[in-house]
Amino acid sequence: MTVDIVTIFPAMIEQPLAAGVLGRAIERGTLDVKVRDLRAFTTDRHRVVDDVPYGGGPGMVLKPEPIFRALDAIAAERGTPLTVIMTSPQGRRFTQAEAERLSGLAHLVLLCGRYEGFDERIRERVTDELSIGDYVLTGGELPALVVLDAVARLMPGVVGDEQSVAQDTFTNRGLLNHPQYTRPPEIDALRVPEVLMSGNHAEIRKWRKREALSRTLARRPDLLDAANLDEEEEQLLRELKGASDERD
Ligand code: 9D3
Repeated sequence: MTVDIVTIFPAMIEQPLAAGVLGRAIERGTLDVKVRDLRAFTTDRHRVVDDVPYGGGPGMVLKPEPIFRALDAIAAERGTPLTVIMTSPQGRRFTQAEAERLSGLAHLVLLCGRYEGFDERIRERVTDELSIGDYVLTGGELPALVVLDAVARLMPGVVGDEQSVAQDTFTNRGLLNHPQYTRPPEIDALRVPEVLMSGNHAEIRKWRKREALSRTLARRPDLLDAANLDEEEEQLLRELKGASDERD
């Protein structure tokens, strides 16, 4: 997959991408990310990327010309049609389903918003507008990284262990994951649950199912509506709901 990220803060993108799983994927060439400095697409001496809003009001708006020029340059290099995603608080909520859809594309462009946003006319060139959630950030760089991270790890060969990709919360039949423990068996009088050290794999499997269900019931009951549960899980869930009703 090839990804072009357009930003006025290239370092905000480059530094985090150098580390970890995505860093290695980029080194290996599995993932090709090009960070484009929006100022490189200005034509004035002061490399101005923003301007005051027509009609007045606070803050600044990203000027359309540098963005049009950046997209023209990317299209010339990559070929059209481009999938252009703009990050914005007004966007549709980015979800795992959206990440899965985008991971099937060969090429993506991410436009990072800043200030009060983009000149509305850039929508002409935009295919998707995404927000990562209902909280206010200072710009679209972190959201662009969030989108890229979620999308890239779904591509074959990016995450070493394909099993861990298959077993996430949102793909693992829509439940939260069970708790994990590692050595030592005891710290500060806190012990690892006996069953996990028993070697009884049937019991371990059932314990994990129950834990995953009780966590999901307690923290994210909304996920249970869409979850894809087997017979045993349906039964465990009834028991867990019964237990919580008795406490009411
Ligand atoms: C103080 C500015 N606000 C006035 C009503 C609007 C506003 C504009 C730009 C608020 C935040 C931003 C910067 N945020 C993003 O560019 C952004 C974002 C976010 O803030 N939250 C969640 N997802 C995203 S995607 C891009």
